[in-house]
Amino acid sequence: MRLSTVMTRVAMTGIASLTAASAMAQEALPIIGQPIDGKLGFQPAATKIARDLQWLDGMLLYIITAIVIFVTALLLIVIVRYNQRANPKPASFTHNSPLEVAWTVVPIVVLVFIGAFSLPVLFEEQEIPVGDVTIKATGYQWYWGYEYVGEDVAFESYMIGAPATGGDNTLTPAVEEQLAAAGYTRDQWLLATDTAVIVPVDKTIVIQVTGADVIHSWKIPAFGVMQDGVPGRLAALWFKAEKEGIYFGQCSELCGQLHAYMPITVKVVSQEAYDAWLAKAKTGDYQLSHLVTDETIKVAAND
Ligand SMILES: [Cu+2]
Repeated sequence: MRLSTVMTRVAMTGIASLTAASAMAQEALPIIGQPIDGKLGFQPAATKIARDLQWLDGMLLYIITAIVIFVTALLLIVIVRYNQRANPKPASFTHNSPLEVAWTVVPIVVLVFIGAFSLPVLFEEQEIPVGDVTIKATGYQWYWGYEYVGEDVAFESYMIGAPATGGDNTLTPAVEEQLAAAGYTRDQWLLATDTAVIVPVDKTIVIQVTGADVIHSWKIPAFGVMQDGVPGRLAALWFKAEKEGIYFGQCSELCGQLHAYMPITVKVVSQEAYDAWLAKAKTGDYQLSHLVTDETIKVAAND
């Protein structure tokens, strides 16, 4: 990474620490999409696609459970009734046409049934609409770069506490300070980034995903989206977040040594907050992205 970028980042971190008090206004934006200790299951769905995916997962669980119970029961019957002791003289016939037709047709019916529900969700995901906001996300070893297409806004996004932001991937007091300055706690360690992708709520967001060096993957579980970023290709995903809040994701394609340290932070804000942030970002002030709250919009408007 460029030395100048590192120096800028270190400087920005210092400034961020000084403005820690104002960052406390962060609390206005709830943290929704993050893993929680000791919990199982999905993060709360924040898009229709995520809801559909989670419903599909639940529906499949019923089908799988029924199949597992059925097959296990058949195995148990065979073990109990047809072992050498219980059935010393085995039947010698082969083939049973009705049964063979049944074990071919029944799985086909099951698959067609599943397909009838999964294909519409797949098409919904993969047919990329025209976005209200289009953002190009580029995966680098090991951080993300974002360009707001047509808006002349571009910035990089590093994990707080990664080597590039003055850490060594351990939660030292200094890193904890950086987290606090950006409005996070140690619970967001390994998830929070120094800059965030800011998007308006209830708007169609298209993310074009690519990789600059190796294959990365842009994923936000609460949105139900994940797309590999392949060097030389431009793939796309889309989402329409229904709830304002902070959502976290991670690079989900093994991309090298620091793969675990290139998380993704998305902040879904009101259109008003987005517009205010975008205006600021155009002046190069995207670093203030963690200050996007009603409170900070007022401050920004008065600047
Ligand atoms: Cu990666």
